[in-house]
Amino acid sequence: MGAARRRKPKILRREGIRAARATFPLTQNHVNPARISKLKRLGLVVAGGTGSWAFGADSAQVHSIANIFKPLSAPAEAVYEISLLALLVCAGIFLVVGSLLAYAVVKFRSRPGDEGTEPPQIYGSNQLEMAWTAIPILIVFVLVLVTARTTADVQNHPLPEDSLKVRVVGHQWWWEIHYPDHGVITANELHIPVSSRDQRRPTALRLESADVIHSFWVPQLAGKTDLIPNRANDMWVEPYQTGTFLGNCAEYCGTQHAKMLLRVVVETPEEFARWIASQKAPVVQDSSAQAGRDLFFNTSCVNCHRISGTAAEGVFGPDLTRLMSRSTLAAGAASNTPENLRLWVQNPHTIKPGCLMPDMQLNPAEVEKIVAYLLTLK
Ligand code: HEC
Ligand SMILES: [Cu+2]
Repeated sequence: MGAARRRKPKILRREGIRAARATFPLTQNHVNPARISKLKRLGLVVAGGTGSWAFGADSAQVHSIANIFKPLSAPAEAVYEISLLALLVCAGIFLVVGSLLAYAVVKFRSRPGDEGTEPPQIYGSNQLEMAWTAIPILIVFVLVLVTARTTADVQNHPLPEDSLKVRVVGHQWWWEIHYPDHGVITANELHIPVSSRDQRRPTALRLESADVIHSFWVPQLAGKTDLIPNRANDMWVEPYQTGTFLGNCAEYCGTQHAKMLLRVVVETPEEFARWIASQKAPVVQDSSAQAGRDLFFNTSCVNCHRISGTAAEGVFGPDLTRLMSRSTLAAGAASNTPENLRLWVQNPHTIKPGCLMPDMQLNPAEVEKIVAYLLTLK
């Protein structure tokens, strides 16, 4: 890998883009469906709405089809294996039932001379009824045991003492992300280190909710885990490949549930350490954006947003300290370009109707100034 890494497409979600295109121009990264092979599109369908369109350019590889049949992390592999077993059992049942049905249809079809006669009337068969009661019970029992074992294996799996700890808090409709051991707070884009089969670097996730029930789901990394108010759920991931993994909230949580997307950026340990260091570095005040900064601090933005090292300490909205280090805005609703940022500040509801950031009713000059300030938050 390294510098020669191939440039790969950047992703936003299909639904997000459709809705977004209707309401505001995505000038940079237009979707070009022709570029996506039929097969990939089939993959999208198979993945049941977790698929994505590929477009734009990004330096890191994007695992564009969020596909449970292509696990790239330890817990996802376990889920994949039992899903194969369940599918195999179902395929077996389908074959047996289908063959018997076909046999009966052919063998007992109506023949010339049958008119007016009735087939022999048979009432009940103890053997048959015993068989079709006992066998399904046995199958379900086996599936329950295997599922319980896998669930327990994943949940009780011991993690190394020094594994990365991350706290994720679900909000309507975005993800708050804390790295308690590093003092870093961010949103919507989770950075974690890559593991290899012999060098484990799992990430322990503590999942909480600030409002309603959400569900953390990155299909290629692990199964779903709910984020429940007044409760902490634990899960872990251990990805074996670098790149950006797409996920989403998998529990209906209100109007903008469909635009509560999640990106997990899996990096080499060195890249990850660099990212943490850049997030921790003291914020440099850019004097060129002083007017916008003043406006930001005199408007109620500060009641809802935090900018580390300043008087902005709001926690109702995403932390904006390193806003420009993120590739998307508003939990993947739009790519983080100056144009989209302008549209967002002007009125967030053009991008994410019904979202919990109010239309701040700023005039165009004020929008310009504030956006100029936001663009300095690197
Ligand atoms: C009442 C609280 C509130 C106020 C006031 C508020 N915001 Fe927000 N803001 C939010 C919430 C909530 C979100 C997340 C919306 C979502 O993704 O659904 C958000 C998202 C954002 C984002 C996108 C952040 C990201 O990481 O994707 C930006 C930028 C932003 N706000 C800027 C501003 C600015 C500038 C102001 C002042 C003019 C402001 N906000 C005022 C609540 C607020
Ligand atoms: Cu949600």
